[in-house]
Amino acid sequence: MNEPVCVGLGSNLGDKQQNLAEALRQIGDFATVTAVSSLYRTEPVGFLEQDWFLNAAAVLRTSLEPAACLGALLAVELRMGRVRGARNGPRLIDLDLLLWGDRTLEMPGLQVPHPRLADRHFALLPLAEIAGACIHPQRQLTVLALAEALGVADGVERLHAPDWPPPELRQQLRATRRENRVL
Ligand code: PH2
Ligand code: MG
Ligand code: MG
Repeated sequence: MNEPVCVGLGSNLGDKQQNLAEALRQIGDFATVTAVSSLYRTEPVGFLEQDWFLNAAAVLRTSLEPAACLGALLAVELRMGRVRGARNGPRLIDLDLLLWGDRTLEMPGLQVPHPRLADRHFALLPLAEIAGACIHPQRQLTVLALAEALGVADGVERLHAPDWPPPELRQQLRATRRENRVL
């Protein structure tokens, strides 16, 4: 199996849960989704005058190289109608590469681990739920240890949504659970 690729998902426009579900559906065209976190309702970080977000994390396996995978994620954002506005401003869908196994990647437009992963509850807490044992190669700490180091989360609420993970993904998530043993 390919190494685990961790992706953060966020939306704060329109039907947020539907947007996250649609993004996962489209990601399925170029990757196998092997884990999906709960949904989290999160206070906006960076630019406060906007609606709260729904955030989640997913683990993928793909034979694509990182640059191609990033391109495919950005293409999903565009197909879904994302229009880029202010930095940290409202977004229909945001798909960020957070970790790529234990690799460090530096290329134009792509930095992995995501440079702000370790500072952001909205990214780290969903990820800790499904990939707590993954190592952050620069910090040399697990995702779980980073989440603990970040401390108590104000403005991050884990939701218990009945139709999450998306029903059409559930069978596949059961089938691939084995691949996540080391996460
Ligand atoms: N994404 C940002 C900036 N601020 N705040 C929350 N709560 N969730 C996000 O996904 C988010 C954010 C930049 O991508
Ligand atoms: Mg982002
Ligand atoms: Mg982004």
